[in-house]
Amino acid sequence: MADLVHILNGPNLNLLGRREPDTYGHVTLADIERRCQQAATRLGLAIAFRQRNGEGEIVADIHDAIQTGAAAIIINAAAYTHTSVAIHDALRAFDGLIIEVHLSNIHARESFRHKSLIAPLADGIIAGLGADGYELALQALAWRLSKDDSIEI
Ligand code: CA2
Repeated sequence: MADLVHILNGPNLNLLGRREPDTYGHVTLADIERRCQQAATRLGLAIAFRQRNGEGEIVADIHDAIQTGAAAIIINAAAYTHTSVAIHDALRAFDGLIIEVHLSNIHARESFRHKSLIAPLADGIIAGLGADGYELALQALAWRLSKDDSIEI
């Protein structure tokens, strides 16, 4: 069975493509979901793609990833990246791989965006590569998960 990857998106990312194109480009979240679905099919992964504006809803999605036995979570928690102990704690309970993704380079922006409460739990972090970051995260996971499945001699 294909490894399941939950792709979780935080508040306001539903506005992508309609506001702040200088920072986030013209791509919409629906475009990103379509690209992720195509990449996942190519890579032999299954995905569950979600966007939530509420912190508790993202926590519930992480619980869902745990309950469904997901192999990995790709998370762009948006503003909650920098503030949410609840999302940090929920991710601590997840045993699979975690990749943190940001469209923009958070380290080249305001200082309040430089701190991530997710980063200490992440197996990898991609920031500043726009929508490509999601696809690159899926590629990295396919590679890592195929190595985990391989028989060591
Ligand atoms: O660069 C990223 O992906 C961010 O996670 C995006 C968040 C921001 O708070 C993080 O610091 C970095 C913001 C997402 C909101 O996106 C909007 C898109 C269009 C219009 C308004 C907000």
